[in-house]
Amino acid sequence: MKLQYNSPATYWTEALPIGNGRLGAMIFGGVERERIQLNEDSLWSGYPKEGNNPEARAVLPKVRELVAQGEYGEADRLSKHMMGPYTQSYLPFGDLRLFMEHGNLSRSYRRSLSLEHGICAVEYEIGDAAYSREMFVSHPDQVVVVRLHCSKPGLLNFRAKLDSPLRCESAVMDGDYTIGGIAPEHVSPNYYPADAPIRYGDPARTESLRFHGRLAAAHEGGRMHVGHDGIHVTGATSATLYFSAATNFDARTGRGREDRDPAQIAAEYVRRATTKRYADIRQDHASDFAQLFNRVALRLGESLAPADMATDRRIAAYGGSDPGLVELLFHYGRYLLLASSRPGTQPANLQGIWNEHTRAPWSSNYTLNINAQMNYWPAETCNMAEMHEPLLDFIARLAVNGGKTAEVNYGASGWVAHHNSDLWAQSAPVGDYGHGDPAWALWPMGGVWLAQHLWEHYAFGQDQAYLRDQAYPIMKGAAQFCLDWLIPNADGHLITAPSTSPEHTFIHREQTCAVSAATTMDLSLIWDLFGNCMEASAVLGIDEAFSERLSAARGQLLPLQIGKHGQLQEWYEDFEEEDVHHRHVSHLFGVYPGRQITEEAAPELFAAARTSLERRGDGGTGWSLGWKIGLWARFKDGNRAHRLISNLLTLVREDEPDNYERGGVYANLFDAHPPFQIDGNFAATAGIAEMLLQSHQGYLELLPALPDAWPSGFVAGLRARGGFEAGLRWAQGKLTEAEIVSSRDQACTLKGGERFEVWEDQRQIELARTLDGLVQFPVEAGKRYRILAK
Ligand code: FUC
Repeated sequence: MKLQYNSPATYWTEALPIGNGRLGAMIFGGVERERIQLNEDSLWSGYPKEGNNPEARAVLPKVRELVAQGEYGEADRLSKHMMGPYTQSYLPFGDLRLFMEHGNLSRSYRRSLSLEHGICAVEYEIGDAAYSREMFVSHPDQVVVVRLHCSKPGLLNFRAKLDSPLRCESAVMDGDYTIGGIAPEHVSPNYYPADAPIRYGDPARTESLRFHGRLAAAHEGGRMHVGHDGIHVTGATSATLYFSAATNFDARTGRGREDRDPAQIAAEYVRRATTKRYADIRQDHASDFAQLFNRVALRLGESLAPADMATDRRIAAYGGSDPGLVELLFHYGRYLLLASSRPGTQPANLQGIWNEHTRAPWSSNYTLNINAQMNYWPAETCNMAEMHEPLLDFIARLAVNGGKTAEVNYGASGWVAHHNSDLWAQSAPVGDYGHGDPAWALWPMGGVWLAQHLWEHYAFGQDQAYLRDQAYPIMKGAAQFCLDWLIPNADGHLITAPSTSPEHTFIHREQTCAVSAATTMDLSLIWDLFGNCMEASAVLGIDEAFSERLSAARGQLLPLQIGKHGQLQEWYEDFEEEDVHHRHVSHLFGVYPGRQITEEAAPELFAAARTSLERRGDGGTGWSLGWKIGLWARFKDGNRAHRLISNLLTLVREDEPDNYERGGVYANLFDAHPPFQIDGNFAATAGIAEMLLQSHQGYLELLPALPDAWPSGFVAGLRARGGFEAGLRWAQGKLTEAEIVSSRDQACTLKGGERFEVWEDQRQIELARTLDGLVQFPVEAGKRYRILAK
């Protein structure tokens, strides 16, 4: 459970990430010059601004008319009038740089990251002196900590300073080194050509966020001096640096607050840390992290890779036969969520919290047509439900803005969100009022998909108060929007228009078009949302009339269709796709992460969906490969899922040209779209969990997609819907033993249960058979039930 290397990072994608959800750092591990690139999760460009566009409402009927007439090219063109502004960008905070005075020639260099403790270490020797650096971001203490040590007393000499690509000033305050500034009012997306892409406002008047970072040092032996060029430590044996940062963003109001002073917040964190013993800070951090990390364990088989093999070499050598590397990939996704998302922080964005660019790829924002949701796929199954909270809180903020967008842009009730969002919870479509492509900019289903996360958090955790007070009202708002957005077609089915299958286009009259009606993804998302609302209303015993309305509307949705290749049709008509290998597999939402299309409930659609996935092939961007792991798990094809994992474990080098057909991972195991996007890491972790345990059909299915490559192993601590936690053990490809604990008294339903006997302590439990061939047994909250193969 360690990433390890024999040399410092040259590129950012070789550096190692640490974080506490709010503060993030990327560690390069240079010998003479260390770079620790820093982030703070609320540091974004911009300020709250409405992007709603009344013109959208005016052209909507005309766009619908064109769609009804099959004039898709014209509908595409006219729909450009429905766009709003691009979102703002997630920004880098800056860098902590260390200048060591021992030169660059070292021996026995080692750089590693412990996933269990969230501690990064750098070790090397210069002559007979052994130097070590230990770095972590403490959640309990809210500081980045760097501990430096030299084995020879008095030989530790260095200077440390902060800088930033943002406009900022540095100062010495009470013996600490600080930088502070005001974020730009606007940063254009990296794909949008602009002469002045980064624009700062008038410091006296701007509503942009104020940021501040503070660095303090303590040393054992030697001397310390703090000047305008940083902190100088000379002749020491050990030294500890404490960095903290803040902005004046206030998540409760969704804006910067005048009376929130980031300098004071950073100073307070640093002051508290410096008055605590280093050993205590480290201990508190390591146990905080380990207690979350150790909730889940996984063993997939014997690895032949030598224990000290560098991780990048190990990736390059993978070839499908190193189950230990798959374990590492799985754990890394859990590590990254713990490090980028904690209760009260901002949700993990396109790069988690780690970003060095002022104009990051796709603004490092929230992309809602797959990427932001994908970040949270492992949250519930992999026992990190609290880490889901930042997204759930964000959805609540988005729903407020989205209520206005629904009204202004469409004259609809409820709330809507589109393709992208940002710290300001932008809900309007992007595209800079016509610059963007309707293939992505206009998609009004962002909120519908996000609402699935509200439900899933309940489905796993079973907290009815949360469902009633937080989740259901927002889910209902998303459903209200859909009821208004749906329109009848000529034969009375409910459809959506305009509608796109995100980012993919079809060929129509020899042109590529994006806009038509009722894409399979729209219909599947709405089906899912309506069903979840209906279940929620039944659980809570409220809103029966609304639930009946949803049920009626769901019954009237245009049925999903099977096309000429036997595929699940992606669009309203059986169009030829522009790119048969397109990275998005939006039409398969109903298979995963949805639950509309299962072998049991819809065998023909299930088979068609599988054909669609076959046609898409086994390539794609990192996140696309990650999605396909989960899909093949739902198709119960473990070997195919394993092949997709292998494809994802392709080493991508920073100096290669980006290739969307060939995603993979970088040397630091970060997902390579390419470029770096964190979503694929999370999808991989979620997909591996989905291969081992499924619960989306109202029962537990143990080892539904175990590949031949993992004949024996175990997993502990996975969660299943209904409030279950499960551990499994298998040998020769078959389950030997499982253990289940429920958070409440209930019945546990299992698939394939006739092959098992169930024990609670010394007592064998009688199993009842259900009509559909499942077995059921009663469970009491907190007791352990052992399931043994007969
Ligand atoms: C969607 C995807 C791209 C990329 C971007 C952030 O637009 O189609 O591949 O992941 O989001």
